[in-house]
Amino acid sequence: YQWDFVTEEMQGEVQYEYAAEFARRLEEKSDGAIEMTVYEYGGLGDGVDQAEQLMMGSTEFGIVSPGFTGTMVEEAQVFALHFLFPDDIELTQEILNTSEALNVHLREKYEEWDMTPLAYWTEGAMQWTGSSPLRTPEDFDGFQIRVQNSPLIINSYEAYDASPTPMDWGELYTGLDQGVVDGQENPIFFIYSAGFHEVQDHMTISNHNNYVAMTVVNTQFYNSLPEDIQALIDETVEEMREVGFALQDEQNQENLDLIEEEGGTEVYTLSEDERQAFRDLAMPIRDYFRENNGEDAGRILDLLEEEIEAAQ
Ligand code: 6CS
Repeated sequence: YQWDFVTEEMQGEVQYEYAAEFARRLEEKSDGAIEMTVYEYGGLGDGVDQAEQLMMGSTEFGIVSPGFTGTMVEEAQVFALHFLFPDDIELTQEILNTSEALNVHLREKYEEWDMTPLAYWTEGAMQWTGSSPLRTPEDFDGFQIRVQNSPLIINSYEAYDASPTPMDWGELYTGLDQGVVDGQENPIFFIYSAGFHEVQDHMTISNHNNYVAMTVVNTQFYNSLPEDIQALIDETVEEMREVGFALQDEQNQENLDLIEEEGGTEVYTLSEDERQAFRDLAMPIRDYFRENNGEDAGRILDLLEEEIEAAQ
């Protein structure tokens, strides 16, 4: 077997290192019968191109951010909702591992597009960076924030009166540097490794959302495989849950230290009261999602909210 595994990040970054380790394990388990080529971001196009190639089956495996399937799988935009998952990242990962809403119902929605999410995993809590301080919803008034191409991410920022601008991350460093956009959201490891801190004066520890990535396989391809090979893939997906968690944990911690050491970016942590002001504006977006994001949006969000409540 010769398979391609596409990621949205560069060597050394969480997604790429996850995919490289995934490939190594699968090659070993199969005694070399499986060979995988792992691609960095850009090797096969931008984030949306990559999701489309997976859908078509021209690549077999990929790490996909739901933000890049925002115009395809409507219900997957559930991940755009701010303040949905617990602040405790381990608990969030546990919910991602076990949620029926995600692993059964949302998976079915993706499979309608020939993408099977084998695992959902966190790349860390998301933070804001800006050319100006971001502490209150008023600070977002007219603020041009770069977002992934997902309508509900756009709605979420419009609730703060911001001007969200979809852009692929390959253009983001230059976009921030030249003032095409004023700021962006990402986990800390990525803010540092993509160098966004170099062109942003402010970073706000907001933990307003969780960056969820999915390990995806093309559905028809997966279903066509012999059962023993499917079992090797499933086993590897299970093993990788811990590895992925550790990768993001280490890089998020290390890179926060590096941003602080390098200086030049003022790091501000929102208080719970300050977060509440954003949460109040974000909550109505959940009803918007229920009404506008496909026939199963309500069912998926209701169940996910119950699961989150039970986990806490
Ligand atoms: O902001 C983005 O679009 C990128 N962020 C991360 C954490 N991974 C890849 C993604 O494309």
